[in-house]
Amino acid sequence: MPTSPLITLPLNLARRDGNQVYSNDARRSISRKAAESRPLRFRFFSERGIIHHKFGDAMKLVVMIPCLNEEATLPLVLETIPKKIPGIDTIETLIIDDGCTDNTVAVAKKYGVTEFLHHRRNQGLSKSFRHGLVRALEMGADIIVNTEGDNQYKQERIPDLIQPIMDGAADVVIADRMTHSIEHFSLAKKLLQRFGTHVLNLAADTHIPDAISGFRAYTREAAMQLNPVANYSWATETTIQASHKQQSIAVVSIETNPKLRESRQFKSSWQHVRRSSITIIRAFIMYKPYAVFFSLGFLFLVLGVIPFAHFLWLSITQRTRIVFGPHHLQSLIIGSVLLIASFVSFTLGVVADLVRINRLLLEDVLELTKRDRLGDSIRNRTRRR
Ligand SMILES: Nc1nc2c(ncn2[C@@H]2O[C@H](COP(=O)(O)OP(=O)(O)O)[C@@H](O)[C@H]2O)c(=O)[nH]1
Ligand SMILES: [Mg+2]
Repeated sequence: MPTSPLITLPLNLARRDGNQVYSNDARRSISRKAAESRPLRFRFFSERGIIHHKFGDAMKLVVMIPCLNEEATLPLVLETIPKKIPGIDTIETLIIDDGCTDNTVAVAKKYGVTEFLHHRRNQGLSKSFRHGLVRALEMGADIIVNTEGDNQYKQERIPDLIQPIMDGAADVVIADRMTHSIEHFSLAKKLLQRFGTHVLNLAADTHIPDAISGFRAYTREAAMQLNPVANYSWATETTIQASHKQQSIAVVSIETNPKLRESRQFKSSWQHVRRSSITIIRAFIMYKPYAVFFSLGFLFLVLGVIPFAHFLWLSITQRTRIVFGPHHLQSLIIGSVLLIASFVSFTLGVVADLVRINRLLLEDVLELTKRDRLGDSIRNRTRRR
C-alpha cells in the first residue's frame, strides 16, 4: 500500500486554497468561526477517509476516561474538560471503572459524572478502551475523545483535538505529545519511543510522530470500525487498524501536563519494549502476513541455495572425493533444512493471508452487527464533507 506524505496544513490556508478537505457542509460556518478564533495547525496525513457527520443533528461529544484507582488525579481531569465547545451541543463524560478499589467512582459522581461502565474486576486498559468505545457509541456519541485519569493530557485542549473532525478533515485525531521535549522522559525512553513509532509506521503505512499517545478523538464511524484485540497497546493496534481501514488520520501537537505519577502500564522500559515488540510483531503478522512470511521464505531460500551451490562447486572441482568420500554432505543437509524452512514460510504466508481476508470479512460482519444494534445506517458512511 503506498504511503501518504505527512502534510502540515494550516487551517486558514487550506480554506483559502479551497482544499477538498474543507468542502461545503452545513456545519462549516460554525467550525470556521471556531477555527479562526484559534491559530491551530494540524498535520493531516492522508486524503483517504470515511468522513461522516449527521449533518443538521445535534452533535454529541463523549469524553471517555478509563480509570484504575484514580481518585487523587481524577478531579483535575474532570475540572479541565471543557463545558462548552463551539459546534458541539452536548458534552458527556464516561468513566470506565476498571475494577477500582478506591473512591474513583464516588469522586466522579461528586463532579457530576453520570455515565459509568463498571468492570467487577480489573480487565486491563485495552479491554477498558474497547468496552468504553462501544458504550460511547450506545450513548449516541458523534465524536469520542479518549483521555487518561492521571491528568497526563490537557483536557482543555479537546477543542483543538477535535477540530480536524469538526472541519470534516479527519476520522481519527492523535495528539502528538512531542516526546522529544518531555523533560521527565529519559534519553533511552525517547529513543525507544522514536524507534517503536518508526516500526509502527512501517506496519500501519503512516507517518505519525507519536503513535502511542492515548489522547485521541474518533468520529462515530471510525469508532464503529475499530476492534482492538491485543491485551496491551490499544493505541498501537487501533492506529494500524484505522490506517488499514482507510480512515483519515490527523495529528495535532498538544504538550502533556507535568507528571503526577509513574505510568502503571509499564513498570520498566524493558517491559515496555517487550510488550510493544509483541504487539508490533503480531500486528505485522495480522495485517501484513505476506510481507513477514514471504521475506522469511525468500531469506531461507537464498540461505538454502548457498550450501547446494557450494556442494555443486566442490563436486565439479573435486569430483571423486565428493561423490565417493564422506566430506561436505553436511552442506546438503543444511541446504535441505533451509529449503524446507523456506517452503514452510511461503506456505504459512499464503495461509496467513487467507486468514487475514477472513478476518476482514468477520470485521465487516461485526460492524454491521454494531450498526444494527445501534440503529446506524451504513448510508452515513458514503457521505463526505
Ligand atoms: N495501568 C493500567 N491502567 C489502567 C487499567 N485500566 C484502566 N487504566 C487507566 O488507563 C490510563 C492509563 O494508565 P497509565 O498508568 O497512566 O499509563 P500510561 O498509558 O503509560 O500513561 C489511566 O487512566 C488508568 O487509570 C489497567 O488495568 N492498568
Ligand atoms: Mg498516563
